[in-house]
Amino acid sequence: MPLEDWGWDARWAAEFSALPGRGLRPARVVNERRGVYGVVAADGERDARLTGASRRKAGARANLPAVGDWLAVELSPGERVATVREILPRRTKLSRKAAGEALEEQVIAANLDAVFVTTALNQDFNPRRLERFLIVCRESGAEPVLLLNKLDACPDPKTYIEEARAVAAGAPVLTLSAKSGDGLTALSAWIKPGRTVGFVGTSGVGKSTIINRLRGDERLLTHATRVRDERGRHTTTSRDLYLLPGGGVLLDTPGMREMQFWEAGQGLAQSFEEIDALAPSCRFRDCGHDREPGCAVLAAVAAGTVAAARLAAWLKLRGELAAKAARVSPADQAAARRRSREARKAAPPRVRPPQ
Ligand SMILES: Nc1nc2c(ncn2[C@@H]2O[C@H](COP(=O)(O)OP(=O)(O)O)[C@@H](O)[C@H]2O)c(=O)[nH]1
Ligand SMILES: [Mg+2]
Ligand SMILES: [Zn+2]
Repeated sequence: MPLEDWGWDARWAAEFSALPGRGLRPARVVNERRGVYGVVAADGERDARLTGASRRKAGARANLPAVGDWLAVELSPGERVATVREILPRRTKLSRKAAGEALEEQVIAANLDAVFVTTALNQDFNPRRLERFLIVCRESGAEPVLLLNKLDACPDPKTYIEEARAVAAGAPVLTLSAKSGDGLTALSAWIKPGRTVGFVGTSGVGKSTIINRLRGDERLLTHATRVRDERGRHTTTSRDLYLLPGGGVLLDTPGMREMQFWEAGQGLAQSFEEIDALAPSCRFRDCGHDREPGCAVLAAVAAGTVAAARLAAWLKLRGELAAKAARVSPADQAAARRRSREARKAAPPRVRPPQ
C-alpha cells in the first residue's frame, strides 16, 4: 500500500528525512483507542504506542498524536507494536476546547485538507451551530464545505439552503442525499487521491452513511435514527481514517454536540465576513459593534443589510472568546511553561510538540 495513497508527499518526505533518529519509518495515524494508535506504514497497518517517557514529555494532550498525524515510528526486530518517536509538524489542526470544565485543547484531527460540515435538512439544522463548526474549521487551516444531507426527506429545501448560505460566509453549500445518492458526485471536487477530508457534525445527520456510499460498502455501522426526534444514536464512537477505492482519505467522527472553540481569531472574522468588512467604517477603530455611536455594523443591521441574528451570534461568540482569554491568566501560562520545561528535563526530547 503506497503511502502516497494516504497523503504522503515530497514535503512530508523532506521533513521526515530531516529528523535526527535512525531506523525510523513514516506512518500515519488512522485511529486511536485508549492510547494505542492504529497506523498505516509502507508495509501495512499496525499498532503503535508512545513510551511512558515521551507521553510525560508531551505534557498537554494536544501534543500527543492525533488521527491524521504523520509520525516517525520505530520497530524493533521481533516487535509487533511500533514505538512513536516523532510527530511531523501539523499542516492543519482541527481543535476544540475539550468538553467539560477544564480549559484544555482537544485535537480532533490533524492534516485535513478540507472539512465537510454536515447537517441534515430537518430539525437538526441549526445555523448557530453551523457558525461554530465553520469557525473551528477555518481556524484549523482546512477548507470548510457545508453539506446539507437527507435531501430525499425534505419537501422544501429552499429555506434551509438560503439560511445555510447566509452563515457560510463564502464556503460552498452542497445538498445531497446519502440514501438516494443524489448530489454525491459533487463531493469528488474535494475528495482526491492523496487528500484527506473530514466529516464533522452532530450525531444522526448521516456522516457515516455518506462515507459508506462513497466507499461502496456497508462496513461502517450506522444506526436507525429514532423517528420522533430525528436524532441519531452515537454509533460512531471513534475517529477513523478510511481510504477510498478511487483515491482520497476520509475521516469519520462521532457526533459532536459541543463545539466550543479553542482558538478563533481568524476563524471568527472569516466566518462573519460581512461584519468584518464593515468594521473599518465604524467611527471607532476598536468598535465593539454593540452600542457605539457611528457603528457601521449597527447601521447595516438597522438598514437590513446585515441580519440582526448574525450580529447577535457574533457578539455572543466574541464574548465567549474574551471569557476564555480571561481564564488563561499570565500566571497559568507561566505555570504551563514551567511544567513543560521540567518535563523536558525529565525525559529525552523524543516527541516533538507539533507546531
Ligand atoms: N432519509 C435519509 N436518511 C438518511 C440519509 N443519510 C443517512 N440517513 C439515515 O440517518 C441515520 C443516521 O445516519 P448515520 O450515518 O449513522 O449518521 P451519523 O451519526 O452522522 O454518522 C441512519 O438511519 C441513516 O440511514 C439520507 O440521505 N436520507
Ligand atoms: Mg456516524
Ligand atoms: Zn461598529
